[in-house]
Amino acid sequence: VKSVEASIPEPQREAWKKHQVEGFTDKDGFEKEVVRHVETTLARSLFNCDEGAAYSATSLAFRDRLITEWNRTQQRQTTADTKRVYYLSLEFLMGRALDNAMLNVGLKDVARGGIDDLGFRIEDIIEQEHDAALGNGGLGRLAACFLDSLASLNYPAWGYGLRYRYGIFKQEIINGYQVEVPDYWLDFNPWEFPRHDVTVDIQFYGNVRKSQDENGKTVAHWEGGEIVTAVAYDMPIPGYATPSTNNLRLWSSKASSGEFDFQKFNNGDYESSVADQQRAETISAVLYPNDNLDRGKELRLKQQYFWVAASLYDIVRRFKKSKRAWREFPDQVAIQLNDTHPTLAVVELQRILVDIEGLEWDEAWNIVTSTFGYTNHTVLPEALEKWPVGLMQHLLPRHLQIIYDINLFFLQTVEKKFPNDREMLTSVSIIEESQPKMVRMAYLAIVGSHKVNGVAELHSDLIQTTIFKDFVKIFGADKFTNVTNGITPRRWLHQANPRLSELIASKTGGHEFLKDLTQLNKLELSIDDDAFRKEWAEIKYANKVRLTKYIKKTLDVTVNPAALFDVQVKRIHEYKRQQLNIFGVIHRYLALKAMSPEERKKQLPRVSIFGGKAAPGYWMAKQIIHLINNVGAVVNKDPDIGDLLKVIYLEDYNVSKAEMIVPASDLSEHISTAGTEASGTSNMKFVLNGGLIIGTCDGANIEITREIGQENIFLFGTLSEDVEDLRHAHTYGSHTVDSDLNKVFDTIQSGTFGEPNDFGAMVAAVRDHGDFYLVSDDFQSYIDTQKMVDTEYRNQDEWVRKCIRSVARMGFFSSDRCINEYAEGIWNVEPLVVK
Ligand code: Z57
Repeated sequence: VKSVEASIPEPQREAWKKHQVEGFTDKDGFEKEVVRHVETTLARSLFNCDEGAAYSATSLAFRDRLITEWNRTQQRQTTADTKRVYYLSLEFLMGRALDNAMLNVGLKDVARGGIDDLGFRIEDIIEQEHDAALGNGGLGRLAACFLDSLASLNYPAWGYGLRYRYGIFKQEIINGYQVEVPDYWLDFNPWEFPRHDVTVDIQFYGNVRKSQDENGKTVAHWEGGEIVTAVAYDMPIPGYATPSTNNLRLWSSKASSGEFDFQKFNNGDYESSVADQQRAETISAVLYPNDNLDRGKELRLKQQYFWVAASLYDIVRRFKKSKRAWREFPDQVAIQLNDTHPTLAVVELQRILVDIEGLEWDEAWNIVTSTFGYTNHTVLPEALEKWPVGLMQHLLPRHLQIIYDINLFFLQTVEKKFPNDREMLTSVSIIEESQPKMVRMAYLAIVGSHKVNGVAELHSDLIQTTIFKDFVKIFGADKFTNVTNGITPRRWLHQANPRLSELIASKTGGHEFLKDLTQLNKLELSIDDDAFRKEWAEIKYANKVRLTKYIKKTLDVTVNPAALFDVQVKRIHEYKRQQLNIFGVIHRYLALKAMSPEERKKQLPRVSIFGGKAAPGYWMAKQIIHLINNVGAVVNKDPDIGDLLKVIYLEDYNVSKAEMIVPASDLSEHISTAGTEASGTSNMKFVLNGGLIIGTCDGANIEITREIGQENIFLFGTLSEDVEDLRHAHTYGSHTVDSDLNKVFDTIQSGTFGEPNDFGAMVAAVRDHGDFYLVSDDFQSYIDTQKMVDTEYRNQDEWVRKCIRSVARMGFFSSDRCINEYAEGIWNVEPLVVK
């Protein structure tokens, strides 16, 4: 235990302790804080307090409470002097903070009463908050779930990211097309604390000069170029039912005071001095809206280095305060690379240790590789990051030299292990000898880390046998491992589905399951309890009614809440196969149209609900959105069809909308081509909320099946081991498209759903261009499986039993389990228990 330097000397500390802020604990105290914030912080009054002001004041009241615990947590971690985890992620898809803070602190009921007394409804106040949408999809939301678990489990951990001025764009659907609108979210954000005193100057461009020191050792000096300043913004991350409150530090860019050219300014060249400032601010201006795609833009590389360099400076500064020897760095610091986006951190730490701190290369490299862990989230080749050597040379000249040295020493060890194997050397080289030459970031991340993990069993097997197989030969199998993803049950059950959470609490002995999700298994004991099953079904129905009202309000479409709600919400991507879903919907429509009215009456009503954003430059994904909307426009107003089929496209799918949609699903679709979805995490959210899944044998679907039992999931389609042969056959054999699918295509091309040319490419991708995603191969088994769904849904009693059994067996998929696996197997950190 080490003593902490305090800025206030001992004799004066009494005054501080006497006035320590403790925060409200009851309704009266809460109301007092809200009124104080409305009247002083916001300078408003009871005469002009709208819901927005009430939201702000409520948030500020809860924020005050968090700060006290947040400061104590940091103090405790510093005093205990234990190892910390740093989670580096270019995305944190946090969603809203207020509801989460109220529940984690355990004062939501207090707040509900207080807000009521002051003339508002808590639900309306919660709805005022703008989502913090600093992410694209699964990868960013995983990072947010991890922060919740790290705090809830009392791990000393920080998140590091970028404070984008614009998060993921807002999606509007206009005439069936996606339109992107900027998401400016920072107008007033009560959850962030600007730390104008915590800044780091970041260097770009320039050149490298080498000199000899007094011992004749060569020293590199990175000189010139330009400087941009990073300013820290902190967000408190409260744990559930624990005082532990961790920190998420986001960096914002601004012109360094040296850079803002006062000379220019004084000479009247105001415009160019402002232009410099804007150029600096551009670095953290906008989140790149691509999910599972690398576009190789220079500004993106600047973002990566800016964020990584500021974070490492911060981490190293904190370590240096402990006055320990450098070799102890990995005992104090674990850094996790969320995908390859922060891989430059490997190079930057090596640079700090060698160029600035004067360590020998080998000693530095030992420290570096003991510090980092790398998580891979995809096998899709188009998502694997590569940067042109020329761009790297221009932007980060010293880093490129270090990368070449890392590669040289790495290839020397490979050469020793596999003498005369030239093919091996070119295949594993960090530098791809292409035209132009490229830096392969995943390879750099593997070489620079002590552990590499995938995010579900199949995915971890695939990376070890395909894209990284040579690295398994070189480093041995122990370096590679699996940590199956998880989700936080606090947000995705307790917050999103409060009634279900209460029902579960009543059957499992309180809210313990929110801290230990395996306790859900007690639910199976109540499965024959009729009243329990009845209430379970009622909760699902109420959640569907809520979504029904939302659909009416936003789209003016009336859907029947008793119909089967079939939901596919996620980023739009060919590999996720929303096109398979909509082709299936068209097939269902044609079948209904072909029936006699008597026959139709026997059919099960269904609502097909879609949602998700397409990357703005992803033309095919936008075509898919367009087709879904056009099908909806025809089907929803067809008098022959009525309630039997409705097709809904929910605009601007995001975290807060997911919290409403997920609890309202009967069936959700996780139908990616086998071997393409690394894990998926919404599959876990839907099952945890009492919905069943139709899915392929892909990602975490496989482990969900193992846990809940194959009788409780609708699996279909090609297995991943058969995908390659089928693709080969499509390209080199004769490719015949499924006849039912051909009828769907003929209908599209007859103009039933608008201008056929609009969808020509979607049809041709299957018919003429090799059907890379195996839509035709899987079509018949998809349709057959959907028929089974209809049959089974008619037996509501058995359906509800399946849902309950599934929820009872979902304990494994908590992000708490997942974080404990990282802590033990990769980070070697322990919780800091609060007395
Ligand atoms: C992203 O959201 C994911 C992987 C990526 O490489 C990028 Br870039 C973005 C997703 C996977 O597609 C999901 O399957 C996975 O569940 C999620 O990351 C979290 O691991």
